[in-house]
Amino acid sequence: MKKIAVCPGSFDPVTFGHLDIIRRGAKVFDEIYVVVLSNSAKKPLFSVEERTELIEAVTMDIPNVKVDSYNGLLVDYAHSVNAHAIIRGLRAVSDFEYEMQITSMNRVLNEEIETFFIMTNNQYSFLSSSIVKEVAKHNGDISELVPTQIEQALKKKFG
Ligand code: COD
Repeated sequence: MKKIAVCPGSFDPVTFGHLDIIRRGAKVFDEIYVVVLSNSAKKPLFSVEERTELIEAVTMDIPNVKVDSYNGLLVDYAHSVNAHAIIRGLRAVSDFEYEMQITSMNRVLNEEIETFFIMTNNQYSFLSSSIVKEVAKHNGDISELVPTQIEQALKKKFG
């Protein structure tokens, strides 16, 4: 049986921290669906289409990664693509409480789907999409934080 996982997120925009999790997950699972979903607590800068296209552009070299978007519950999306696993990244203790809450909720919604956590690479432990947007907005150097395509997209957004 194929080991299929979903790697969900807001990805607004995708960073080297996300990419590291996607690459490491792709070594363990046969197929990974990176899916852009809506987080009701966040107001995104990029549209769903823009975020999806940007992820596609920076994951082109990973053959077992597919990129998608979904407007609904993560577990419903996972079920629709036959995935039995969700991959999430953990950066710090501060991520833990939130991750624990959504993992438990997802298990209540579908107990067949297991969540796996990948610990951040030390190099990216401070990195988030919000920090990248903040630095980019004020013209700071983000070349170590995101791929070139994302850097260009942010420059375009902030003029
Ligand atoms: N290093 C390691 N991991 C990282 C890093 C980094 N530097 N940066 C981010 N990550 C990880 C995050 O911990 C997360 O696991 C993943 O990458 C994506 O992060 P974000 O911030 O882009 O995405 P989130 O956390 O906003 O995604 C939340 C969802 C959109 C997945 C969630 O809201 C959701 O599932 N929405 C759909 C509705 C639903 O089903 N809700 C759950 C039931 S209540």
